[in-house]
Amino acid sequence: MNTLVTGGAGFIGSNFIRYILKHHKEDRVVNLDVLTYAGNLHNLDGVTDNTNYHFVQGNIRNRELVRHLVAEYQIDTIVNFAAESHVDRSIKAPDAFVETNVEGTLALLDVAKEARLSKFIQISTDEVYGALGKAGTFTEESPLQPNSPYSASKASADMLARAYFKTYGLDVSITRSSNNYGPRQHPEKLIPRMITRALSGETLPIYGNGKNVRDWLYVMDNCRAIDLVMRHGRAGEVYNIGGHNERSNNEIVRLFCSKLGISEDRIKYVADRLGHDWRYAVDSSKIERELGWQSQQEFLMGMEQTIQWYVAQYRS
Ligand code: NAD
Ligand code: TDX
Repeated sequence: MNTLVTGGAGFIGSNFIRYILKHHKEDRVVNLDVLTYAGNLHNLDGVTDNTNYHFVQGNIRNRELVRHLVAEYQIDTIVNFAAESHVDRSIKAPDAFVETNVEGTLALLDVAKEARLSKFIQISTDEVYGALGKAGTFTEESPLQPNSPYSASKASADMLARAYFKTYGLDVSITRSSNNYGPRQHPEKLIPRMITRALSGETLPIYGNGKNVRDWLYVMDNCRAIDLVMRHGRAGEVYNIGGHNERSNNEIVRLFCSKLGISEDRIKYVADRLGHDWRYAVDSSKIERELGWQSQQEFLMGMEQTIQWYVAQYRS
Protein backbone atom coordinates (compact mmCIF):
# COMPACT_ATOMS: atom_id res chain seq x y z
CA MET A 1 0.00 0.00 0.00
CA ASN A 2 1.03 3.62 -0.55
CA THR A 3 -0.30 5.45 2.47
CA LEU A 4 -0.50 9.13 3.28
CA VAL A 5 -0.30 9.37 7.07
CA THR A 6 -1.20 12.82 8.38
CA GLY A 7 0.01 14.02 11.78
CA GLY A 8 2.75 11.39 11.75
CA ALA A 9 5.13 13.49 13.86
CA GLY A 10 2.71 13.31 16.80
CA PHE A 11 2.26 10.61 19.41
CA ILE A 12 0.06 7.95 17.80
CA GLY A 13 0.96 8.80 14.18
CA SER A 14 4.70 8.29 14.78
CA ASN A 15 4.07 4.97 16.55
CA PHE A 16 1.80 3.95 13.65
CA ILE A 17 4.48 4.76 11.04
CA ARG A 18 6.95 2.62 13.00
CA TYR A 19 4.39 -0.20 13.11
CA ILE A 20 3.70 -0.09 9.35
CA LEU A 21 7.34 0.07 8.28
CA LYS A 22 8.15 -2.86 10.59
CA HIS A 23 5.24 -5.12 9.68
CA HIS A 24 4.66 -4.26 5.99
CA LYS A 25 8.09 -3.92 4.44
CA GLU A 26 6.64 -3.44 0.94
CA ASP A 27 4.47 -0.45 1.97
CA ARG A 28 5.36 3.16 1.25
CA VAL A 29 4.48 5.83 3.83
CA VAL A 30 4.31 9.57 3.25
CA ASN A 31 4.02 11.59 6.46
CA LEU A 32 2.33 14.99 6.06
CA ASP A 33 2.66 17.04 9.23
CA VAL A 34 2.65 20.82 9.70
CA LEU A 35 4.71 20.49 12.92
CA THR A 36 2.63 22.40 15.44
CA TYR A 37 3.88 22.59 19.05
CA ALA A 38 2.77 18.90 19.28
CA GLY A 39 4.73 17.61 16.28
CA ASN A 40 8.25 16.39 16.97
CA LEU A 41 10.52 14.92 14.29
CA HIS A 42 12.53 13.16 17.01
CA ASN A 43 9.49 10.90 17.35
CA LEU A 44 10.69 9.44 14.04
CA ASP A 45 14.36 8.98 14.95
CA GLY A 46 15.65 5.84 13.29
CA VAL A 47 12.85 5.83 10.69
CA THR A 48 14.19 8.55 8.39
CA ASP A 49 16.77 6.33 6.63
CA ASN A 50 14.05 3.94 5.44
CA THR A 51 13.66 4.54 1.70
CA ASN A 52 9.95 3.67 1.93
CA TYR A 53 9.39 6.66 4.26
CA HIS A 54 9.03 10.30 3.18
CA PHE A 55 8.33 13.35 5.33
CA VAL A 56 6.61 16.47 3.99
CA GLN A 57 5.99 19.52 6.16
CA GLY A 58 2.59 20.99 5.34
CA ASN A 59 -0.97 21.61 6.39
CA ILE A 60 -3.79 19.13 5.74
CA ARG A 61 -5.97 22.12 4.82
CA ASN A 62 -3.73 22.77 1.80
CA ARG A 63 -5.70 20.90 -0.89
CA GLU A 64 -3.16 21.70 -3.62
CA LEU A 65 -0.35 20.16 -1.62
CA VAL A 66 -2.39 17.07 -0.71
CA ARG A 67 -3.43 16.62 -4.37
CA HIS A 68 0.19 16.89 -5.42
CA LEU A 69 1.33 14.30 -2.85
CA VAL A 70 -1.43 11.88 -3.83
CA ALA A 71 -0.34 12.06 -7.48
CA GLU A 72 3.42 12.10 -6.88
CA TYR A 73 3.48 9.12 -4.51
CA GLN A 74 0.56 7.22 -6.08
CA ILE A 75 -1.26 7.27 -2.77
CA ASP A 76 -4.12 4.76 -2.42
CA THR A 77 -4.95 5.29 1.27
CA ILE A 78 -5.14 8.21 3.69
CA VAL A 79 -4.94 7.69 7.46
CA ASN A 80 -5.83 10.97 9.14
CA PHE A 81 -4.22 11.39 12.57
CA ALA A 82 -3.56 15.13 12.18
CA ALA A 83 -5.46 17.06 14.80
CA GLU A 84 -5.40 19.52 17.60
CA SER A 85 -5.69 16.91 20.33
CA HIS A 86 -5.63 18.50 23.78
CA VAL A 87 -8.95 19.09 25.56
CA ASP A 88 -7.60 21.83 27.88
CA ARG A 89 -6.34 23.87 24.90
CA SER A 90 -9.71 23.49 23.16
CA ILE A 91 -11.43 25.00 26.22
CA LYS A 92 -9.16 28.06 26.07
CA ALA A 93 -8.94 28.52 22.27
CA PRO A 94 -11.30 26.42 20.13
CA ASP A 95 -10.72 28.03 16.71
CA ALA A 96 -7.69 25.94 15.75
CA PHE A 97 -9.70 22.80 16.60
CA VAL A 98 -12.33 23.65 14.01
CA GLU A 99 -9.70 24.70 11.47
CA THR A 100 -7.65 21.50 11.66
CA ASN A 101 -10.06 18.86 12.92
CA VAL A 102 -13.08 19.91 10.84
CA GLU A 103 -11.84 21.97 7.86
CA GLY A 104 -8.65 19.91 7.55
CA THR A 105 -10.55 16.62 7.51
CA LEU A 106 -12.96 18.07 4.92
CA ALA A 107 -10.03 19.03 2.67
CA LEU A 108 -8.57 15.50 2.89
CA LEU A 109 -11.96 13.89 2.21
CA ASP A 110 -12.39 16.11 -0.84
CA VAL A 111 -9.03 15.18 -2.32
CA ALA A 112 -9.63 11.48 -1.54
CA LYS A 113 -12.98 11.66 -3.33
CA GLU A 114 -11.56 13.45 -6.40
CA ALA A 115 -8.62 11.04 -6.66
CA ARG A 116 -10.89 8.01 -6.04
CA LEU A 117 -8.63 6.64 -3.32
CA SER A 118 -9.35 3.10 -2.25
CA LYS A 119 -9.45 3.80 1.52
CA PHE A 120 -9.77 6.68 3.97
CA ILE A 121 -9.29 6.07 7.70
CA GLN A 122 -10.51 8.79 10.04
CA ILE A 123 -8.83 8.52 13.44
CA SER A 124 -11.47 9.56 15.94
CA THR A 125 -11.92 9.19 19.67
CA ASP A 126 -14.24 7.72 22.30
CA GLU A 127 -14.77 11.30 23.52
CA VAL A 128 -17.32 11.86 20.71
CA TYR A 129 -19.75 9.70 22.74
CA GLY A 130 -19.62 12.09 25.71
CA ALA A 131 -19.34 10.78 29.27
CA LEU A 132 -20.60 7.70 31.13
CA GLY A 133 -21.84 7.35 34.69
CA LYS A 134 -20.71 4.45 36.91
CA ALA A 135 -22.11 1.75 34.60
CA GLY A 136 -22.18 0.98 30.89
CA THR A 137 -19.79 1.19 27.93
CA PHE A 138 -19.73 3.03 24.62
CA THR A 139 -20.69 0.93 21.60
CA GLU A 140 -20.56 2.07 17.98
CA GLU A 141 -24.31 2.72 18.26
CA SER A 142 -24.02 5.05 21.27
CA PRO A 143 -25.25 8.56 20.45
CA LEU A 144 -22.66 11.24 19.73
CA GLN A 145 -22.79 13.65 22.67
CA PRO A 146 -19.46 15.50 22.66
CA ASN A 147 -18.88 17.77 25.65
CA SER A 148 -15.70 19.73 24.88
CA PRO A 149 -14.82 21.89 21.87
CA TYR A 150 -12.20 19.22 21.08
CA SER A 151 -14.66 16.33 21.05
CA ALA A 152 -17.27 18.45 19.22
CA SER A 153 -14.73 19.09 16.45
CA LYS A 154 -13.86 15.37 16.26
CA ALA A 155 -17.56 14.42 16.12
CA SER A 156 -18.04 16.95 13.31
CA ALA A 157 -15.20 15.37 11.36
CA ASP A 158 -16.78 11.93 11.88
CA MET A 159 -20.06 13.22 10.47
CA LEU A 160 -18.30 14.59 7.39
CA ALA A 161 -16.51 11.27 6.91
CA ARG A 162 -19.82 9.42 7.16
CA ALA A 163 -21.39 11.84 4.64
CA TYR A 164 -18.57 11.25 2.14
CA PHE A 165 -19.29 7.53 2.35
CA LYS A 166 -23.08 7.90 2.04
CA THR A 167 -23.09 10.66 -0.59
CA TYR A 168 -20.03 9.94 -2.75
CA GLY A 169 -19.30 6.29 -1.97
CA LEU A 170 -15.81 7.05 -0.64
CA ASP A 171 -14.52 3.99 1.25
CA VAL A 172 -14.25 5.51 4.72
CA SER A 173 -13.79 3.69 8.04
CA ILE A 174 -13.64 5.47 11.39
CA THR A 175 -11.72 4.26 14.46
CA ARG A 176 -12.68 5.51 17.93
CA SER A 177 -10.12 4.56 20.53
CA SER A 178 -9.90 5.20 24.23
CA ASN A 179 -6.97 7.04 25.90
CA ASN A 180 -3.63 5.85 24.57
CA TYR A 181 -0.45 5.56 26.63
CA GLY A 182 3.12 4.72 25.66
CA PRO A 183 6.30 6.33 24.34
CA ARG A 184 6.37 9.67 22.47
CA GLN A 185 3.28 11.35 23.92
CA HIS A 186 3.41 15.13 24.36
CA PRO A 187 4.10 16.11 28.00
CA GLU A 188 0.85 18.12 28.20
CA LYS A 189 -1.13 14.85 28.58
CA LEU A 190 -1.76 13.20 31.97
CA ILE A 191 0.72 10.30 31.88
CA PRO A 192 3.86 12.01 30.50
CA ARG A 193 3.01 15.16 32.46
CA MET A 194 2.92 13.29 35.76
CA ILE A 195 6.08 11.28 35.06
CA THR A 196 8.12 14.30 33.94
CA ARG A 197 6.89 16.48 36.82
CA ALA A 198 7.59 13.67 39.28
CA LEU A 199 11.15 13.39 37.97
CA SER A 200 11.77 17.14 38.12
CA GLY A 201 10.55 17.48 41.71
CA GLU A 202 7.33 19.38 40.88
CA THR A 203 3.81 18.90 42.26
CA LEU A 204 1.43 16.44 40.59
CA PRO A 205 -1.75 18.40 39.72
CA ILE A 206 -4.93 16.30 39.66
CA TYR A 207 -8.07 18.02 38.39
CA GLY A 208 -11.12 17.99 40.70
CA ASN A 209 -11.29 14.99 43.02
CA GLY A 210 -9.33 12.65 40.73
CA LYS A 211 -12.15 10.12 40.54
CA ASN A 212 -12.66 10.56 36.78
CA VAL A 213 -12.06 7.30 34.93
CA ARG A 214 -10.27 6.69 31.62
CA ASP A 215 -9.92 3.37 29.72
CA TRP A 216 -6.17 3.08 29.00
CA LEU A 217 -4.99 1.47 25.75
CA TYR A 218 -1.36 0.77 24.86
CA VAL A 219 -0.49 2.80 21.76
CA MET A 220 0.89 -0.19 19.78
CA ASP A 221 -2.35 -2.12 20.43
CA ASN A 222 -4.16 0.83 18.86
CA CYS A 223 -1.73 0.90 15.90
CA ARG A 224 -2.33 -2.82 15.28
CA ALA A 225 -6.08 -2.21 15.34
CA ILE A 226 -5.86 0.72 12.91
CA ASP A 227 -3.72 -1.38 10.57
CA LEU A 228 -6.39 -4.13 10.61
CA VAL A 229 -9.14 -1.61 9.88
CA MET A 230 -7.07 -0.11 7.05
CA ARG A 231 -6.61 -3.50 5.38
CA HIS A 232 -9.81 -5.36 6.27
CA GLY A 233 -12.32 -2.88 7.74
CA ARG A 234 -15.70 -2.50 6.06
CA ALA A 235 -16.57 0.71 4.21
CA GLY A 236 -18.80 3.11 6.13
CA GLU A 237 -18.20 1.37 9.46
CA VAL A 238 -17.04 2.65 12.82
CA TYR A 239 -14.71 0.51 14.96
CA ASN A 240 -14.30 1.16 18.69
CA ILE A 241 -10.91 0.27 20.17
CA GLY A 242 -10.63 0.06 23.96
CA GLY A 243 -8.07 -1.13 26.46
CA HIS A 244 -10.43 -2.93 28.91
CA ASN A 245 -8.44 -1.02 31.46
CA GLU A 246 -10.46 1.44 33.47
CA ARG A 247 -8.49 3.41 36.04
CA SER A 248 -9.27 6.58 37.97
CA ASN A 249 -6.79 9.45 37.66
CA ASN A 250 -6.03 8.98 41.37
CA GLU A 251 -5.01 5.35 40.75
CA ILE A 252 -2.76 6.36 37.84
CA VAL A 253 -0.95 9.11 39.72
CA ARG A 254 -0.53 6.98 42.86
CA LEU A 255 0.93 4.22 40.69
CA PHE A 256 3.60 6.66 39.44
CA CYS A 257 4.39 7.75 43.00
CA SER A 258 4.95 4.15 44.01
CA LYS A 259 6.93 3.17 40.87
CA LEU A 260 9.13 6.27 41.03
CA GLY A 261 9.53 6.04 44.81
CA ILE A 262 8.14 9.50 45.58
CA SER A 263 5.74 10.66 48.28
CA GLU A 264 2.02 11.02 47.57
CA ASP A 265 2.31 14.37 49.38
CA ARG A 266 3.41 15.74 46.00
CA ILE A 267 -0.16 15.26 44.70
CA LYS A 268 -2.09 18.57 44.58
CA TYR A 269 -5.79 18.68 43.85
CA VAL A 270 -6.40 21.68 41.59
CA ALA A 271 -9.41 23.34 39.94
CA ASP A 272 -11.45 20.92 37.84
CA ARG A 273 -11.45 20.99 34.02
CA LEU A 274 -14.60 22.73 32.73
CA GLY A 275 -17.14 20.17 31.53
CA HIS A 276 -14.78 17.39 32.70
CA ASP A 277 -16.07 14.06 31.34
CA TRP A 278 -16.65 11.67 34.22
CA ARG A 279 -15.92 8.25 32.79
CA TYR A 280 -15.04 6.59 29.45
CA ALA A 281 -15.24 2.85 28.81
CA VAL A 282 -15.18 1.32 25.36
CA ASP A 283 -16.85 -1.85 24.11
CA SER A 284 -14.46 -3.28 21.47
CA SER A 285 -16.45 -6.42 20.70
CA LYS A 286 -17.11 -5.41 17.07
CA ILE A 287 -13.42 -5.19 16.07
CA GLU A 288 -12.70 -8.33 18.11
CA ARG A 289 -15.44 -10.26 16.33
CA GLU A 290 -14.96 -8.90 12.80
CA LEU A 291 -11.21 -8.41 12.57
CA GLY A 292 -9.88 -10.72 15.29
CA TRP A 293 -8.25 -7.87 17.24
CA GLN A 294 -7.51 -8.11 20.96
CA SER A 295 -5.57 -5.72 23.16
CA GLN A 296 -2.39 -7.59 24.10
CA GLN A 297 -0.43 -5.33 26.39
CA GLU A 298 -0.86 -6.13 30.09
CA PHE A 299 -1.45 -2.78 31.81
CA LEU A 300 1.11 -2.79 34.64
CA MET A 301 3.84 -4.11 32.37
CA GLY A 302 2.98 -1.52 29.67
CA MET A 303 2.98 1.24 32.26
CA GLU A 304 6.34 0.06 33.64
CA GLN A 305 7.87 0.17 30.12
CA THR A 306 6.31 3.58 29.51
CA ILE A 307 7.73 4.98 32.75
CA GLN A 308 11.17 3.59 31.87
CA TRP A 309 10.99 5.22 28.41
CA TYR A 310 10.22 8.67 29.87
CA VAL A 311 12.86 8.25 32.58
CA ALA A 312 15.46 7.46 29.87
CA GLN A 313 14.35 10.50 27.83
CA TYR A 314 14.47 12.72 30.89
CA ARG A 315 18.01 11.63 31.75
CA SER A 316 19.38 11.98 28.18
P1 NAD B 1 -0.71 14.72 18.86
O1 NAD B 1 -1.21 16.05 19.33
O2 NAD B 1 0.41 14.06 19.58
O3 NAD B 1 -0.25 14.83 17.33
C1 NAD B 1 -0.97 15.55 16.37
C2 NAD B 1 -0.05 15.77 15.16
O4 NAD B 1 -0.82 16.43 14.13
C3 NAD B 1 1.16 16.67 15.46
O5 NAD B 1 2.32 16.09 14.94
C4 NAD B 1 0.82 17.97 14.73
O6 NAD B 1 1.97 18.67 14.28
C5 NAD B 1 -0.03 17.48 13.58
N1 NAD B 1 -0.94 18.50 13.05
C6 NAD B 1 -1.77 19.32 13.76
N2 NAD B 1 -2.44 20.14 12.94
C7 NAD B 1 -2.07 19.82 11.67
C8 NAD B 1 -2.43 20.29 10.39
N3 NAD B 1 -3.33 21.28 10.24
N4 NAD B 1 -1.85 19.74 9.30
C9 NAD B 1 -0.92 18.76 9.44
N5 NAD B 1 -0.53 18.27 10.63
C10 NAD B 1 -1.10 18.79 11.74
O7 NAD B 1 -1.99 13.80 18.79
P2 NAD B 1 -2.15 12.24 19.13
O8 NAD B 1 -2.36 12.08 20.58
O9 NAD B 1 -1.09 11.49 18.45
O10 NAD B 1 -3.56 11.95 18.42
C11 NAD B 1 -3.60 11.57 17.05
C12 NAD B 1 -5.04 11.38 16.63
O11 NAD B 1 -5.65 10.39 17.44
C13 NAD B 1 -5.89 12.63 16.79
O12 NAD B 1 -6.76 12.71 15.69
C14 NAD B 1 -6.66 12.40 18.09
O13 NAD B 1 -7.90 13.06 18.04
C15 NAD B 1 -6.83 10.89 18.05
N6 NAD B 1 -6.93 10.23 19.37
C16 NAD B 1 -5.95 10.39 20.31
C17 NAD B 1 -6.04 9.68 21.52
C18 NAD B 1 -4.97 9.79 22.57
O14 NAD B 1 -5.13 9.22 23.65
N7 NAD B 1 -3.87 10.47 22.34
C19 NAD B 1 -7.14 8.84 21.76
C20 NAD B 1 -8.13 8.72 20.78
C21 NAD B 1 -8.00 9.41 19.58
O1 TDX C 1 -2.53 17.66 34.59
C1 TDX C 1 -3.53 16.93 34.43
N1 TDX C 1 -4.26 16.53 35.50
C2 TDX C 1 -5.38 15.76 35.40
O2 TDX C 1 -6.03 15.42 36.40
C3 TDX C 1 -3.96 16.51 33.11
C4 TDX C 1 -3.20 16.94 31.88
C5 TDX C 1 -5.08 15.73 33.02
N2 TDX C 1 -5.79 15.37 34.12
C6 TDX C 1 -6.96 14.49 33.97
C7 TDX C 1 -8.00 14.93 32.97
C8 TDX C 1 -8.55 13.61 32.45
O3 TDX C 1 -9.55 13.13 33.32
O4 TDX C 1 -6.46 13.25 33.46
C9 TDX C 1 -7.35 12.66 32.51
C10 TDX C 1 -6.64 12.49 31.18
O5 TDX C 1 -6.40 13.79 30.66
P1 TDX C 1 -5.67 14.00 29.24
O6 TDX C 1 -4.35 13.30 29.24
O7 TDX C 1 -5.70 15.47 28.94
O8 TDX C 1 -6.61 13.16 28.27
P2 TDX C 1 -8.17 13.25 27.91
O9 TDX C 1 -8.72 14.58 28.20
O10 TDX C 1 -8.84 12.05 28.54
O11 TDX C 1 -8.09 13.08 26.31
C11 TDX C 1 -7.17 12.12 25.70
O12 TDX C 1 -7.84 10.94 25.32
C12 TDX C 1 -8.74 11.02 24.25
C13 TDX C 1 -6.49 12.74 24.49
O13 TDX C 1 -5.82 13.93 24.87
C14 TDX C 1 -7.46 12.99 23.37
O14 TDX C 1 -6.77 13.46 22.21
C15 TDX C 1 -8.15 11.68 23.04
O15 TDX C 1 -9.14 11.89 22.07
